[in-house]
Amino acid sequence: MGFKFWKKTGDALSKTRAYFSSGLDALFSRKTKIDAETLDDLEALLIGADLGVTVTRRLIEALSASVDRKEVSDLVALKAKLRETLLEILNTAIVPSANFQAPLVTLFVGVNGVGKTTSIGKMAAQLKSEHKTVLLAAADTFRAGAAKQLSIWGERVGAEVIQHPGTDADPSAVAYDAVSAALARKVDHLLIDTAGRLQTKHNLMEELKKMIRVISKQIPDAPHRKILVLDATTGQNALSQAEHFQKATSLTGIVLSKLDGSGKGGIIVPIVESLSVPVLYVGVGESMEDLIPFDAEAFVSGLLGDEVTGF
Ligand SMILES: Nc1nc2c(ncn2[C@@H]2O[C@H](COP(=O)(O)OP(=O)(O)OP(=O)(O)O)[C@@H](O)[C@H]2O)c(=O)[nH]1
Ligand SMILES: [Mg+2]
Repeated sequence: MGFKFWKKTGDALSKTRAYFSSGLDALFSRKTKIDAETLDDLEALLIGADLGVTVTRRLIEALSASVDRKEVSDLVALKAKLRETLLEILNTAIVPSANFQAPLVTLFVGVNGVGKTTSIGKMAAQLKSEHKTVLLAAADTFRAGAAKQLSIWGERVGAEVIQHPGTDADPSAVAYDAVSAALARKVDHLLIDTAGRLQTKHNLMEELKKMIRVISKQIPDAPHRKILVLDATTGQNALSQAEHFQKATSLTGIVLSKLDGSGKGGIIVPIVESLSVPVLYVGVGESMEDLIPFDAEAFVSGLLGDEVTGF
């Protein structure tokens, strides 16, 4: 990963880092030796950084065992052990193989306002810059203005948008037409936008399941990617959202948006840990280039406030 990726991830994590690494520094300015109290304080710090109870316990147990074995006795060694354990968690999620025949169909899901439509716009821009052909589908037919918002992105990046008029259109019918169009036009990518809210959460999940069934009637292994967009500023709430969507759609990846505005970036770790689904991208702003591939090393360095060398 180049410097730009690190810098953007690092900048986006500034709030999370301000809390976490300054907390670590404060902890070590009070003492030089690692003892039970240090680990208790660290535990509180990890919970406060939104790493969640399960992950925090795993980190503290790993650290405590290393302290007992006398492998860890100072801040540098402690950070190294934290880094190693965090990377272990973040790297266990399996990235699905990219073995597919075009069009690659990607379904974006997530509750309202998390950044689905914006992430689609950013991803479309990125794909276009790689000279790929892209089609967008406005299958959020619930919120008035949703299709218009996607159309604006379509115009901006030069991608056609499949939509049905009116707010009572059937989202699965839009998805079906979009897949037909993607096949007929032989595009490389079809990105499907969905609603974040229907009358009830139950309806939303049922609608997503139906959409997936309808899409797979035309391309058996589609949608190839089912990406959940989560808003980093919501912290622990993101975890329960992820569990709900995972049940309904068996996700293949996560986009964590709004990392730029969040002090809760640590939430990535328990989400990956509990779902075993990889984070593919992070959103670090509202403009076209603000979607960057997730890089676990850069993320952990950003979290721990490490200096990065070698660029
Ligand atoms: N700062 C920041 N803002 C973002 C990011 N991603 C999205 N946003 C903003 O978040 C707001 C909601 O984004 P949308 O893309 O409309 O969210 P959505 O999930 O499609 O929302 P619904 O269609 O209502 O379900 C917009 O104002 C976006 O500009 C990000 O990474 N950083
Ligand atoms: Mg939207």
